[in-house]
Amino acid sequence: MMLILHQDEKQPREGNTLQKQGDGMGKKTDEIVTLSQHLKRSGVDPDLRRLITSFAFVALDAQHQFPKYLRGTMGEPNKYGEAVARLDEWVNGYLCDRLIKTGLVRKIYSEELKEPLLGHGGAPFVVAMDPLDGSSNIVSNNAFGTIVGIYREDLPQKGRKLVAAFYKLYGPVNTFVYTAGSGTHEFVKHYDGLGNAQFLLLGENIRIPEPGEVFGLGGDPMDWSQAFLRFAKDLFKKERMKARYSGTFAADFSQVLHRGGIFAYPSTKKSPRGKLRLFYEAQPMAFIMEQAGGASWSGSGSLLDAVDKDVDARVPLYLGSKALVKKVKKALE
Ligand code: AFP
Repeated sequence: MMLILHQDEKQPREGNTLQKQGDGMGKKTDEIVTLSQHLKRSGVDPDLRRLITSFAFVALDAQHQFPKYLRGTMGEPNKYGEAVARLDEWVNGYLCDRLIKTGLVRKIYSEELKEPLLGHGGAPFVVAMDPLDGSSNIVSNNAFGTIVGIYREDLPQKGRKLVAAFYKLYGPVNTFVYTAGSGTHEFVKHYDGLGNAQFLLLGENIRIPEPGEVFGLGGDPMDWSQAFLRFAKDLFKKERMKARYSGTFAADFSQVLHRGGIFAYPSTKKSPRGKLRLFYEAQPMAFIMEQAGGASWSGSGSLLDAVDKDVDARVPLYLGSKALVKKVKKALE
């Protein structure tokens, strides 16, 4: 097996006015640690451990099939009225099927399911997921991901009730970032000499860098509020930060987590609730971000305190380095 390589510590850009801390990489180690070893030594309970590792490997197996489903859309739009790529549909079906087979899941809520899927009555977990985040990037072969939140209680629930959350990023390398409530940790897919895949620890206890270096802002700028527009201009002018926006939340989030900064899909005039979904995208990523020392905001408080009776609800979303989330709050409140 190969040793894990770590990037040298990053230097924050000059000219940024915010306070400096965190390198976005996590603790360096030459030790080879697999995902299941890490979950065990972190004291994660056996059922949850099994569910997280099964999910990681199911997503990995699914990826081998991606080339078959790269083109085309389904006839029917999803519950949000959006076109469903063939890959969206296939990944959703594949993940649901494999998850139910673990026997650990009571119910699955998914961005691509019209109704939640019932699993095993007495099973311990309820799952909420965006099976394929960033479908518009399928045709152009840019990164896309899978975002998952795991609860013990049924939805709707506050994100504070999450027992674990993770995202998988299908990029130039495949990474898996999780939290089970004690820090945010990153793994990367490797093959051993026999061709067996493993997720190996890349960074433990990732701390989001302050000050931030990059930002990604979604929605139509012509539809942003004046206050948000001013905030966005400040990121260029005062904070001297770089714009990074790919159209895949998981990929843009990953940039912000590793390099510091802010991601927002704000409330706009036409869409006061923004675009991203509270349970499938916002809560899991807010949990990961806050566990990495960052902050989140829904327009009224932490995204982990936002709740809605509608499990398909959207929510305005702002998350990233603490100082920048504070700044956006100040700008919009
Ligand atoms: P899907 O999960 O339906 O692929 O949507 C992607 C997404 O929710 C999120 O990943 C992006 O940040 C956002 O939409 C991009 O939206 P715009 O196309 O409006 O920029």
